[in-house]
Amino acid sequence: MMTRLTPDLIEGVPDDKLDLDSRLLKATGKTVKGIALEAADLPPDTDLSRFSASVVPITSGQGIISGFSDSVNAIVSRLDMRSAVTEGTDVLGFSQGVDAGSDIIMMADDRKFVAYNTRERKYTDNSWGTAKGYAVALKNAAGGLEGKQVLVVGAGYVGTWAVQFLRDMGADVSVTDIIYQKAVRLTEYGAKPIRDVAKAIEDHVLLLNAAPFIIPGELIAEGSIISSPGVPHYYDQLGRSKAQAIIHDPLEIGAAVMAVKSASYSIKEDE
Ligand code: 2YC
Repeated sequence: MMTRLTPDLIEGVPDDKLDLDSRLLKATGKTVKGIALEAADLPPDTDLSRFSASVVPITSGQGIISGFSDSVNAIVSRLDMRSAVTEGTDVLGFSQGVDAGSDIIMMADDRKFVAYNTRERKYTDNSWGTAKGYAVALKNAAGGLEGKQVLVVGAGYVGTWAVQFLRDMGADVSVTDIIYQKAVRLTEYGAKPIRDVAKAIEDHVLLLNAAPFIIPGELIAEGSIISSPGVPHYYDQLGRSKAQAIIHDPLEIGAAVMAVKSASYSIKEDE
């Protein structure tokens, strides 16, 4: 079951009230755009201003989340792409995005959030983007992951991708989940499953927390770096005092990575 955002969690995103870039720069040395370009395997000086995006509000299922389309639109604009929310929703909105000649169309129902590249007929999705972005953030915060022990908490959509990306970065990855069988399944990606969730957390200083799990401060090892896309997001005073860095945002890193990766499909090798 995908974690569903609520308006209060994203109300600060359109105007960047969280000032995410300065927090990310402190923890990782990179801005959201820098993380997204690295996650999309693009050069750090890539100019994205030639790309245009449409954000289509989708009313299916549990319906519109107030502020979601405006947040995605603001996130894409901060990447220096041209972006707008379509006037229509659903199929009408999608057709308006195509008619506007948008390179990328972004939309989310209750099950999937995609960035569709209209030229290359390929899409990226938010689970992939969130996992890649938070793995890149952890790598930058830790000064590289080659040969280092990393724990992924949560073997869901994001955790499963995160295991693969962290392994690609050379990390020695363990995975834990309250449903042990879900962790065991990730051995096929080279992760070591750990049944005791609490002990796994205590034994690691590099964590990617992709679970809707509030980690009690008692379990957090001194000097931990926690890359934490999971929602709900909360760390108590003890946890915050023991951690060296806790990286989190409710939507931005994942949405930025999926948008930049989608655009990258239109950037040919020779460019
Ligand atoms: O406003 C709209 O267009 C809604 N249909 C958006 C629904 C998004 C549901 N998904 C989530 O809340 C989270 C997001 C971070 C993306 C994945 N799950």
